[in-house]
Amino acid sequence: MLKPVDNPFRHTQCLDGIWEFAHQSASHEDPAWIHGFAPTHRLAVPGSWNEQVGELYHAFGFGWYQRRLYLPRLTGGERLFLRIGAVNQDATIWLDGHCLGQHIGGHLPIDLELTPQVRPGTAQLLVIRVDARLRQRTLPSGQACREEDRLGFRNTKPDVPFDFFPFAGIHRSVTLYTCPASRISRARVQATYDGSEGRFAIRVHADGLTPGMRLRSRIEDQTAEACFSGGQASLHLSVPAVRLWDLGQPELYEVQLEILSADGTTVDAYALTTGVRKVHCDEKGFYLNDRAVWLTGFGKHEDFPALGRGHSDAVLVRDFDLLRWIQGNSFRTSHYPYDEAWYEYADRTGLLIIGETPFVSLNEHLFDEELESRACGVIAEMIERDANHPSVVLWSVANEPNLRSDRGTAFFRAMAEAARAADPTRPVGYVAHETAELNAAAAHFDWLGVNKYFGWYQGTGEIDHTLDALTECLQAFHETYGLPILLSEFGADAIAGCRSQVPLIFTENFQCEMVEKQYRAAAALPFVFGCHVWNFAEFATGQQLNRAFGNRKGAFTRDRQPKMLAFKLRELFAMPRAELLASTPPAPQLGESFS
Ligand code: BDP
Repeated sequence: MLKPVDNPFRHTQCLDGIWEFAHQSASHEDPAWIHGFAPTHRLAVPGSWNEQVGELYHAFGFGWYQRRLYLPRLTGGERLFLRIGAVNQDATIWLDGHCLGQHIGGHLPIDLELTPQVRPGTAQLLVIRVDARLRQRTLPSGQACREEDRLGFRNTKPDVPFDFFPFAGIHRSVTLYTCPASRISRARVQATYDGSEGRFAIRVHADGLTPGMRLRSRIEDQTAEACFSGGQASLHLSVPAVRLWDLGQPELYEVQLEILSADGTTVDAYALTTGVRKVHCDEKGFYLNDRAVWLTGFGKHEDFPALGRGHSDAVLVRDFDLLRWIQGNSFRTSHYPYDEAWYEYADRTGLLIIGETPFVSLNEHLFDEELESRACGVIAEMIERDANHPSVVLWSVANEPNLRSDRGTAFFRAMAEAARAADPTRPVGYVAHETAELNAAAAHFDWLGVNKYFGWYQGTGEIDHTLDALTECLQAFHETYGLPILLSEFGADAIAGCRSQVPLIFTENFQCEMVEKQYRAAAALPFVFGCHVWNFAEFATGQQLNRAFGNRKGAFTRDRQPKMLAFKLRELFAMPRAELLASTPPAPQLGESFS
């Protein structure tokens, strides 16, 4: 699942652009479309279809994309692959009516080999069917499984049990790429240090190998070789006087990987970029290179006008610039794995990422063996894709699951074990809501995120009167499970430009005052290792009465203009924790209620 690259052995061709499209309702599937269909629209890839064309806004059946291609002549025995960065939700892909494969679940790449289907000099038709039906057993579930589990999601259009618009389409780049016949297919580098020595444990999977082929790896002037066995080879390399990757100090190493044939000729090469650093958690906090770190930043979304959930490098650069400006040091990929470009940019700028699965609002009434093995498979897929990034410091296996019984606990324990089996180096947690008692699953994790909306959903309008409740709730989570806690979501909706003398909900000044006071209250608790404000920017949601044209909890508007909160956070995030605690908190809420 390595990202396609250009080098002397590999070549990429980007298929992004305008594709032909037609929508088919879930009840009218026409099997003939795999051979081509009459397009009704021309849509941009990558991009969600919902915000490109008005009549497709609420289309959640099947979206068919097609494109005619002349595939490259594979004269030197190369192999041809197709990689689709992500499709929401499921995808099936055909070339000239031949099914190349299927992928279940959005947000992670699809990788398929096309070699036997290449007809040089002939126009070939690539067809991708996106299945965007909102179903109960997708991950995340597209429908609440019981009326009583809807929580805040009643009368929502579209009807989804989570708070973001279920955008559909081909959301990330589509790339054709060649590889040599014998190729490196997967690579994992675990980099750590002992004293001043950097240590790299390297494991490579390869296919198409012929007898006598071996792996060579090089980091700076250190080289080692290993034989393949069963398509795998492992080796270790050390570098003296290692330069550590750290916050704002993006020291990176290139790990050169090569397959050598029996006569010593290089037949494939791939350069992986990684960094050397250690991460761990204890009862009180999170540590990077053995130093306690106070996380500041946000939960985000991949969301922007017209693009929907479609990836754009320009939006990414804009967001990183705003993160730098506001002095946030981290973000969570709420509520799904993001485009790989986010992790690469964080690697190169020294920002920290909490990588999250797409399991939002999981409901234990749906849990069974089949769903458990699917969920564990997605965790392994995500970790396989993202584990080489030094910026990824923690895994979150879910956001706000609805857990009530041993069934939920067992499912979550299995997910924790799957994450640790795939990556023994990073602490594994999940993001909880409700109360400590309803999160018995937490006992199986290394850290916990807690989402709390005091002053908003609970104690609406009360800023000062709800601060003790926030403190007590965080304390209860910590004392019950002995885990370090991230206040992973807190915030209030605010309509940009709306202000009031007395802090009233939906005003910018209410949002600002509430977030500041809760940030300070959480920072005063020694076991809280950071605060992520919800959300970095406003984002699209389904329509419901407590959403005024989407979720307005952003510090920035959807088009990335700073709200009053952004200026306040810029001051707060700039202060080291000790300085923050010594500084004067804002006066009590003007016009607060008295009892
Ligand atoms: C939390 C969810 C998040 C929502 C947020 C909110 O984790 O997805 O957008 O609440 O209500 O429960 O704003």
